[in-house]
Parts: sequence; structure tokens; C-alpha cells
Amino acid sequence: MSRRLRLLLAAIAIAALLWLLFAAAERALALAQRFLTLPAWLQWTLGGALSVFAVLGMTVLWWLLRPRRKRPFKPAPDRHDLEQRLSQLHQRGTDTHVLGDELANLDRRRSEQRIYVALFGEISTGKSTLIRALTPAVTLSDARGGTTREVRHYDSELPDGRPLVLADVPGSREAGGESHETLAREEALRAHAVVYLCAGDLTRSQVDELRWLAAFGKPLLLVLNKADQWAGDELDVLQQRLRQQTRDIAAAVVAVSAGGSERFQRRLANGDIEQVERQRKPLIEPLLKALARLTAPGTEGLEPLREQAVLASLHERTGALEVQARAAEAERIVRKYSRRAVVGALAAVAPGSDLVIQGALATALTRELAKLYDVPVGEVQIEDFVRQAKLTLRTGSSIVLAIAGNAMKAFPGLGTLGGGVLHAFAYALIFDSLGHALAASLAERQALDQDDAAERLKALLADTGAARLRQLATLTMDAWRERGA
Ligand SMILES: Nc1nc2c(ncn2[C@@H]2O[C@H](COP(=O)(O)OP(=O)(O)OP(=O)(O)O)[C@@H](O)[C@H]2O)c(=O)[nH]1
Ligand SMILES: [Mg+2]
Repeated sequence: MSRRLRLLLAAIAIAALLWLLFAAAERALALAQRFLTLPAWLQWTLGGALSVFAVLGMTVLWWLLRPRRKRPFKPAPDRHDLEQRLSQLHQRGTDTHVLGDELANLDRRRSEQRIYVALFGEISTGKSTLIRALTPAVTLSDARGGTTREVRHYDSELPDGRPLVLADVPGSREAGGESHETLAREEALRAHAVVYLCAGDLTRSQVDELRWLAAFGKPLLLVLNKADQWAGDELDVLQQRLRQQTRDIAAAVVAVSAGGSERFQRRLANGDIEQVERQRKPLIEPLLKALARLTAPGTEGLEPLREQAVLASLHERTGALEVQARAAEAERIVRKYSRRAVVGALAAVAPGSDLVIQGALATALTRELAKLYDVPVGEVQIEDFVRQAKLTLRTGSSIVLAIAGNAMKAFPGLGTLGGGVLHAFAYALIFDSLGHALAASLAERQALDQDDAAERLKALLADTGAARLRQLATLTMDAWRERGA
């Protein structure tokens, strides 16, 4: 189009716009004049309705244009606190060396000043093939086909020559491959950035996996591999969909062809058919560019996020170990008091004297479990709790004795021990139930919730699983034997 014609069109467009503006202004003035001639009540009604519309319109506009709040990353603990928690766990006999190694690895990589990128994604999306395409100078015998079962590192280079370490990890969603998946996830968190591979539309679990990584603040690239399998326009549509699905998660979505091998048949001049296998040519330029952009801040810029992700993960893993350690300690405490209750019942001389002993034991058990779960409880609260537990037990005592009686039949050894054993066994059952109910309630509620603990106690008293009864029978018999010894 010539310059003159363009100028003429622009002038016409401006004139049309001006005409429209004048027309609108004229109409508005005419409306305003008519509005002023209306009776007052109608002016107020119309004015009110217009204001409501204006407020509604502004609200909708604000809702559409409001700045999106970024989801906060998972909390990372203070390094010193974490080390203290680990050393406490270690003192209590928990094996924490894996977590200690993770901290050491965190420091080692920081001092290395190399950028780590992990290739992550479901099985057979082409991670190992892509590693091969990204590190052509290295012979990767282990990255040649087959399923990856462990984490491997490969030295590579960014397009600008900066050193890069690529991590090949096992694929996720392999049937029975949970332990490999854990390895992969941990390595992804250790990396400065993650290249997430897919080979088509994202499934729910893939989106969840991406969200999981993003929750740790991990810089992410979504790479659609095997782009050779799609026609041009299909690929565009697919990429568009992937961009929408990962809008606030991935820094970029790119399509590549990592390579891999392709098989086809070839007809020879003599009519024979030959099977041919050849390596597909890798096309990974868009990924290289996106990687260069993502890693532009360098190790200095990327390290704080990496450190936060590793510490956040260590916080979760330490938390899980603490829960386990507490549960084991609670088990030990419950067993100790169940045993003491049995011994107390067997030693009772006068009728009813055992109740005094058991009351004191229940109080001590409650105090010890509350301390284990860091739940502050006063003496009055404990007394109250024990009183209520006794009430629950009184109403259920016939059930307890009936269970004990049945157990005696099921474990003939018990019956031969004589009179007081039924009572002693009933106490084992009571203390075991009380202790477990209290421990579970304290762990979940972080408070001494009488009603919740009472509900759990009732349920446990009625739990007559053979393994549990056998364990309590053994405890009772041992106590009886030791008393006799
Ligand atoms: N068509 C096509 N096939 C590819 C491409 N890249 C890889 N493949 C094929 O995809 C299959 C899986 O490739 P791998 O590299 O082993 O996949 P992986 O993600 O490492 O698999 P796991 O280690 O089991 O998780 C192989 O048969 C490759 O030849 C590609 O760009 N196009
Ligand atoms: Mg692999």
C-alpha cells in the first residue's frame, strides 16, 4: 500500500472517530438535559440505578484485572534449627544420615559454582535421549535406551559456554517404581532448574507433579518432546494448550525432538525388503535458547531458590522422621505403663487397692505422653481426664472383663496361671487402649481433648484383633512369670 493511501486511510479513520466522539458527547448532553427536566423522584431513582450499575461494573473490572497473588512457596526452616532437630533425632536413636548427607550435598554444590539442571518427567518421555542430544561430545553408554533406574550426572555446556551439569533421573509413574520416583523428585529439588518432559497433553498426575515442583519455587521449563510425531498446526494447538495449563508454573513451553531411533523398511533394487534403523536428527534449538534465558541469573542468582527448595524438602522429611520417632517413643511408654498396670494388679493385696495404684499409673502415663507431644497440661486437667477415663471404663468394665475372659480361652497358657490373671490381663487391655487413644489424640489435636480421647478409647477397647490380644497376653504372662521368679 502506498504511503499516500495509508495517510488517506488514517485521516478517514481519525475523522470517523472524531465524528463518533462528537455524536456520543451530543447524545450525552441531550440525555443530561432531559434528565434535568424529570421530576425529582425519577431523577433519584434513575441516578441510584446508574450508580449501582457503575459500582457493579467497577467491581467486575477489578475482579478481572486484579493482580494475581503468587502462591507462597513451601516454608523453608532456618538452617540452624534444622540441624538441631536432626541432632535431637540422632540422639534419640533415629538414623538421620541420609538427611545429613543432603545438607552436605547442598553445601558442596554451592561451592562448585556450576549450574545443575534436572531432566524430569514420566517414563519414556525421552529424558535420556535428550541428555544424549544435549551432550553430544560424551559417549553415554548408559543413556542409550532402556529404563533409567538411578540418578546420573553429565557435564555439558550452555550455549554461551558456561558449564552445566545435567541430571538424568528415573521416570515417574512406573508401576512399582515408587522408590525410583522418590530419587527423581529429590534430585529435581537439588537442581537449580528443572526441564520437565512430556510427549503430549498433560495428564492430571503430570500437572500435579509440575505443581509440586512449583510449590518449592523451582524454575521450570516444560518441554514437549517427540515433536516429530505431530503435524505443524497440531503442534501449535498442543503447545498453546500446554502454555495455558502451566501459565503460572512454567517459565516457558518449548517443543523439541530429542532424537531417538526410527525404524523403517527399504525396498532394494533386487526387490528384497530391508529393515533399517537409524538415529533421528535431534532438533533442540528452542530448548537451548529457553535454557540460556532460564539460567541467565547464573549460580549466584539461582542458588537462593535452590537452597530454599532443598531446605523446605528437608523440613518435610525431618518432620516425617519426628512423627515416626514420637510414635515409637509413645509405643514404648504405653507398653511400659501397661506392664506396670499388670504388675500392680498381680501385686494387689487387699481388694480395691489395685484401683489406687492404677489411678496413679494413669496419671503418670497421661503426663508422660503429654510431655512427649509437647502439649502443656496442668495437674487439674490430668486429674479430670483420668476421672473421665475411669467413668468410661466403669461403664465398659463388663466388656473389658468379657474380652479378657475370651482371650484367656484363646490363649490357654493364661488360664493355667490362676485367679488374679484375668484381672491383670484386663488392666493390660485397659492401659494399652488408654495409652494408644491418648497418644493418637495428642498427636492429631495437639491438645488434651477429653471427648476425642474418650471416643478413641471406646473404639480401642472394642478392638479384639488376635495379634493385639496375643501381644497383651504375652505381656501379662511375662509379668506373672517375673513376679514368680
Ligand atoms: N519419535 C520420537 N521418539 C523419541 C524421541 N526422543 C526419544 N524417543 C523415543 O522414546 C523412547 C524413550 O526414550 P528414553 O530416552 O529412554 O526415555 P526416558 O524418559 O529416559 O525413559 P525412562 O528412563 O524409562 O524414564 C525411546 O524409544 C526413544 O527412541 C523423539 O524426539 N521422537
Ligand atoms: Mg531414561
